[in-house]
Amino acid sequence: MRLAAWPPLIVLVLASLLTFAVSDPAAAEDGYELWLRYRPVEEGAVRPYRAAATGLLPAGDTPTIRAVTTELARGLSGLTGRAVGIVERPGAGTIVYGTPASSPLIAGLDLPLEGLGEEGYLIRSVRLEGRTVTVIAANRDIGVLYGAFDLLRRIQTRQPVADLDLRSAPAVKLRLLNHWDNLDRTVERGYAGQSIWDWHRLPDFTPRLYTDYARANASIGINGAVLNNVNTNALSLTAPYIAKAAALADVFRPWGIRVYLSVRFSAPMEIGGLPTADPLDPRVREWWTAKADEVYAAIPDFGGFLVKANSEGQPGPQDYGRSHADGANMLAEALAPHGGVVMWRAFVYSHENPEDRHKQAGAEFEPLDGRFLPNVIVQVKNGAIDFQPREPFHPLFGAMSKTPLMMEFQITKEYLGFATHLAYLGPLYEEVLQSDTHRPGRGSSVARIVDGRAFGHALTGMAGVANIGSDRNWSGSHFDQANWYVFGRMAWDPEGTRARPIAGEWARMTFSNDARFVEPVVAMMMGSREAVVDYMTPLGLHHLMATGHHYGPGPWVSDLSRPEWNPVYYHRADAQGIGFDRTESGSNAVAQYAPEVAAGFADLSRVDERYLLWFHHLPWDHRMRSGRTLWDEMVLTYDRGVTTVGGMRGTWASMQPYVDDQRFDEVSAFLSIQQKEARWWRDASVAYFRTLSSRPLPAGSPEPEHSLDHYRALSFPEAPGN
Ligand code: BDP
Repeated sequence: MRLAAWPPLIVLVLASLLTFAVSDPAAAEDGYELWLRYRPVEEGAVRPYRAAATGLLPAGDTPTIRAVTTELARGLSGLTGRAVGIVERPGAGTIVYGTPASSPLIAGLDLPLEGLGEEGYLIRSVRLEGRTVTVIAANRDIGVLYGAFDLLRRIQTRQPVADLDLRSAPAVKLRLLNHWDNLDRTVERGYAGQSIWDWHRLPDFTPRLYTDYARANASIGINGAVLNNVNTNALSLTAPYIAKAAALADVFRPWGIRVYLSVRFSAPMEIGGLPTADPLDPRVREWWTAKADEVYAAIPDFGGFLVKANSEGQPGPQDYGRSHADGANMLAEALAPHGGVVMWRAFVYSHENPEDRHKQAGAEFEPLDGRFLPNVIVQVKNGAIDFQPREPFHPLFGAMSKTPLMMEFQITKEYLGFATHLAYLGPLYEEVLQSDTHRPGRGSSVARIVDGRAFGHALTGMAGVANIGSDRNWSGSHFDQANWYVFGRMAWDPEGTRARPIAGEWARMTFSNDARFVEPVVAMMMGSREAVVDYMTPLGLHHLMATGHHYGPGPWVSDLSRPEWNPVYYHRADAQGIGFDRTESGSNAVAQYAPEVAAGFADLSRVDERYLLWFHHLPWDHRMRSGRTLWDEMVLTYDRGVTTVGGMRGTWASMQPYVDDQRFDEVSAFLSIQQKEARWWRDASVAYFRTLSSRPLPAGSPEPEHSLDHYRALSFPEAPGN
């Protein structure tokens, strides 16, 4: 087919691609392309891919199908080093894609599309008019797009693409990023620059960046974005901001990304002029109904509202003596006629409540089970405290059988060293999702609660607090892109997805397919989060970070107004011992779990020592399974964390031959920051805890570099994300 007959966009894309079809490992890369780099397959391996991707035969001409065509042309041309464009008839190696509704060709193949739902897809090698072609088929266009990204990923990771017969459909319905982005472009807990939403220049200016954002998300199956911070500003619901959100929704739509907004419960007062926001007041209810109508008039496929209410000073229904269910249901009624959902967060705790913070969300929400309208889903953080480097799964998972619960993970690393520390979060997500809640019975993993199978819910979801900002590499560091990536891949199939293969896939696409690169780097990634746990919060310790910004250690902090804001509240260390007794003799938070799970945590002879001090207060000389005392083990675990980071630096240093200079240097620099800060965490923590334990450091363990006073005096008033 003549080039001139191709849609101009494709010609443009191809032209730009072919200019750098030859890859040069030394050439600078800034990370903007993420895992969608599409660099040429090695000469020795490219033949089968060329044979399987000779031309494109789209069916239908919707914006999504056009996006598929652009993506396949770009990806396949880049990967095979040959221009792959639209053809008019199927030939050997043509890729045929569309829905049965849009294509008689695909309808004629009579493919088993039932059970794939609206977003699933099927990829098959079939004979068509005597030629072998690859078909990507789905019930809806968006499924075709997901299938196209799957096919590209197979080539990017050098898997075979002949004789394909595969199908995939998401196990979870809402797969969302939560942006904690403010209207002034600051990002709460953001470490990647400013917000990418340039509210001031919206709606008229929608840079290419927004399309690339949607495209990257679609490539990993993410299908929605909550644009604004949960600590929200009522202005987001005014007409000018609705128009801005609508402009983003227009850009995102072809990529299957719906827009959602965080809403402020008191908005009817702040922007609606009402004297109250009481959810049972008819004026308030009317206001929300009208507001929902207004939003849907501008954004017909708007997803719904996310709400943080009566938590950390946010307004909510309890301000009027009403319950969380009253508040959520009022919003749900306003959204229901339009098909919208309410995601009501369970992250609540109160300083007036002397109860263990661990127990407060459960106490608040469990009694409301069954009282929420069907379009309400309760959004629960992975653990009961707050996105710590390691937390046991949140006891609400499994405890509310009549209410759909969605998972909230943090992708941004508020508590894991910001963007500078390399910590791959796949193992954290996997550990939580694979935990057995024993509800309704054995084998009910958190993943099965989240995907709805445990209790038979159709409304399901998984949210990740985004780590995206205006930095050229999106996430603030190259390796933090992997956390965005793995979040999306796990949200597609929480039960079946594992962290290790996803790390491999990401490393191949983002850097190199060379086994000498992939193996050590995957091993480094897989151990990286554990290293952070070791040097920050070993053996179940938690929330020991410095005040406010959470940058660096602050285990000594005891002067904050709310008891549960102080690290000393969590570690409870004194001359006798350390740890939070959450067994029957203490707060009894273990009782919030199913009896089997509770026993596993409460019984000292059974508890996984990685959770030891989360659930137990123990004497410094408590005998660990290693035979060492608790004190010695704790110090040695801190040490191990620091040592691991040293090893990571070494690993990375030997990766230079496989990585472009720019990214190599940036990762190296961050690893050296991480090593310095790991040492700081370890030294400061050991210097502090030894004043309580009054025990010597175990043999071979180095003296902290500075005095405790030195660490206590450090201050970082301008640390980011606060
Ligand atoms: C904590 C963050 C805070 C958030 C809060 C939340 O420190 O910035 O507003 O969670 O999730 O982790 O609402």
